[in-house]
Amino acid sequence: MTLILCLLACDSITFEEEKIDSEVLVDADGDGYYTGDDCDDQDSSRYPGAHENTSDGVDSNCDGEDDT
Ligand SMILES: [Ca+2]
Ligand SMILES: [Ca+2]
Ligand SMILES: [Ca+2]
Repeated sequence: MTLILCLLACDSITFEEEKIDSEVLVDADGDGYYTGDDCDDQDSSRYPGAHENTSDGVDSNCDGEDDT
């Protein structure tokens, strides 16, 4: 009986670990965009759709280029 309980416990632990692994989305800078979408998750002024200040050397809107 204890063996069965152990197996059930082990299954639930594995399931929880897999669930955590699938939820790796992080919004470190709190701008509402997660890693993967946010090109700089350490800077809340940079995110997709942000206003692009031209010629400042920073890709603010995550389109891959500093619009000039
Ligand atoms: Ca972010
Ligand atoms: Ca950001
Ligand atoms: Ca810019």
